[in-house]
Amino acid sequence: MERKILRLTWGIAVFLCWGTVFTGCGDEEDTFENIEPTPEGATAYITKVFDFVPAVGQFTNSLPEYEEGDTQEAMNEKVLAAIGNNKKGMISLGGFGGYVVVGFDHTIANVVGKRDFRVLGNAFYSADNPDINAPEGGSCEPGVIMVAYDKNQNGVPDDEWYEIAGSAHENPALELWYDKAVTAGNDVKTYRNYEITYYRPEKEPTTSEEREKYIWWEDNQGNSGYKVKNTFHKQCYYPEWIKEDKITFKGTCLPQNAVDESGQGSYFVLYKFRYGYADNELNTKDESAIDIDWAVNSKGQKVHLPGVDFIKIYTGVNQGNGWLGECSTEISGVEDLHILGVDIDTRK
Ligand SMILES: [Ca+2]
Ligand SMILES: [Ca+2]
Ligand SMILES: [Ca+2]
Repeated sequence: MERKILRLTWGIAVFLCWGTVFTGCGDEEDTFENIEPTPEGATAYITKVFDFVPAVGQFTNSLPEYEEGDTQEAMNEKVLAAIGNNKKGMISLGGFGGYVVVGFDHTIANVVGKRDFRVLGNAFYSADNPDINAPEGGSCEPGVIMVAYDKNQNGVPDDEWYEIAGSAHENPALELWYDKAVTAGNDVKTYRNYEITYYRPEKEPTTSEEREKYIWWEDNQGNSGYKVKNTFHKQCYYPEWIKEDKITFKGTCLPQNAVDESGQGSYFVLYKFRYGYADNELNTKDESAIDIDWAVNSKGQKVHLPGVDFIKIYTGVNQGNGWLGECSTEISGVEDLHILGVDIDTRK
């Protein structure tokens, strides 16, 4: 009997050792060679747009403007004309999941201990929040940022993507407005592997009743409903160059950060996440800048990339805010902080 137990213990020990070896092997897929120094004359800004698929939203088909007959390639070119090469125009990604994929004329280096790039948005703080003790917020519409290194050096984003783990990826309860959002009845969880599908509307609404039941959506958490059309923006809210009658977006869904501070639907404050997202913090503040070392793989494990060639940004919150419309990430550019000589330490 004792011998049997001993043998079993050995078995477990060997099994555990194997486990350790396997974990060790698992890290190897995430190692990369060092990159060349940034070439002379490289530009700090977006030089390529690979893809642009906004979700349903009040600025979809207008930022940038869709014109009849425009193809995906034509829309990508319009996005490049708006936000590439330091033009600082504006595009909108619509509701949750809508995305853009951009590239550069060099690899943005991952400098140890420093933030490496910044995604420019149009976030701002409220001037008249009725709650004078509230944390910073206003129009903070976080976009989740993904990065890829052109490992096979073919110039196209067919490599593994890694997500920048922003503050609510780590722990939503640490956001300064968390209790406020709970009180307001918001969904305050972070969902990895979230999926949402939007269905093309059969026609554009003409009555307020039809506007309330404009575009049907459902997610993989058992939620569904209608995206509403408002009276301010008359164009179709479903991306018109997409041929399919439904679109599914996948990603990490962040806690709903908007609270109606008036209590009457007239003053929505979209609160700021602490760090790590696009269109969430003022472009002039350090917390709008990103350290590539915040990247994690699909299992949520930290990876170390030598630099990034491609950046994908998608709207990270699924929330409608009355007359203000849905939470939608806007983008006006990306900046390589090292080329610009901007020196910002990473977070402690
Ligand atoms: Ca860095
Ligand atoms: Ca590639
Ligand atoms: Ca915005």
